[in-house]
Amino acid sequence: MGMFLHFGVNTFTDREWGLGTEAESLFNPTALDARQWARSARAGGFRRMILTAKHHDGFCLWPSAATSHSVKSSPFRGGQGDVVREFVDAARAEGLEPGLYLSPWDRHEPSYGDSPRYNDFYCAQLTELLTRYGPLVEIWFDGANGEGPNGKKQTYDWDRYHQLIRQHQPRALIFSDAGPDIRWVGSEDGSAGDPNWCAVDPAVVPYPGAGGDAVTAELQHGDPHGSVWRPGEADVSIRPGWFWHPAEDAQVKSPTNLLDLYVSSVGRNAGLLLNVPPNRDGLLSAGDVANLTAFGARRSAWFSRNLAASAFVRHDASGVMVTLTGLARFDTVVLREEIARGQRVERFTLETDEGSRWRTIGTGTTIGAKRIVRVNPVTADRVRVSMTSSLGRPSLAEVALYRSPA
Ligand code: FUL
Repeated sequence: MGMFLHFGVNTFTDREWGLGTEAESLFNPTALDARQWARSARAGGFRRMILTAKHHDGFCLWPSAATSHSVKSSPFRGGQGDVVREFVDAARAEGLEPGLYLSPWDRHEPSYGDSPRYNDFYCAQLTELLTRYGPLVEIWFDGANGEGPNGKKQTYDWDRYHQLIRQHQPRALIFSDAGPDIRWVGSEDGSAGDPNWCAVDPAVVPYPGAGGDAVTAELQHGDPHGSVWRPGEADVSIRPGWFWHPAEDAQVKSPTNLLDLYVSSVGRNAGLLLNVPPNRDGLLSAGDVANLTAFGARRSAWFSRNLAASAFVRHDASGVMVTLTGLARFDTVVLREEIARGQRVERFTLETDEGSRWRTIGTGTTIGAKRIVRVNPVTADRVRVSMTSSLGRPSLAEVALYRSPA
């Protein structure tokens, strides 16, 4: 799980997509405290944080040498500030890994649309981010472009961008619709497709921002016969918008909503990237922090006690038999595949031993890194997981049973 942070001039103008004409003087978060962001992320159980270093409006949260449209020209810290620096330092201080979002679409930069010139500009900015701030866990490329039919036409040099990342940050994961490392999961509601394969056919999603039903289906579901390993990441905001808007303070997703998102993303073999946007003070709002913290606490309570931890497990060709040390009452089954060997399970059935017969309590499709299945509360001492369809011999790494908190 990662926390996404959308922050910039839009925070001060109440927009989602800035125009690119915003005055730098607008950016003035007077109480900015990136440690508060990182502490809140940790309380929610997140391990990564990704900040919008530049959104579509072109305003840079770091003092880029490539443009004056940045914090350098703003009142923030008297023009001496660097939000990216404060962000990476705070993340690391809290034991989290920082990553950055750098919007390819730039509505401010005059060279945008003059493809070679803008690619040089973009690579200069990317290089600054890749070389000044220490190790980055993920670089997030947005496929959005709202130029419209009569707008500027920019041809992005994706290969060059990717090579820069490989050169300067060989361990950073590259996210975009088209990977190459992590793929967008094809929706912004926080849910992965069902089934969800880690493999995809790269020919179906050739570049970020490609559209159409076939592309969406490939992003949501992957492809069991795909030639590249490209796990999905589900991005979603804790609020209706990606940026902070005063009118949305009462529309923050509840801890229960967040747990549902967790089950439909992480519980479906995808990463969850939850956006929590800082407000005009430069802080996460109290309501967002409270819900994040409660989400973290409830998730820990839910998944802290595996009722099958000391069970006897027997594997055979078609599944796994779990014999508990006594009767246990549970309502959640977590399955994990041995994905270092690939992803193989296509369909499975969960059953409990009723003495004279087996009763089906749940079924599902793919498993992958993790599958969370919620079932009606049941008391049993034997559970059978049968792989009813798989590509080759399935190999489960874990079967865990939990009871959700009341
Ligand atoms: C979209 C953007 O247009 C939104 O503003 C936001 O950044 C979201 C994560 O991606 O494509």
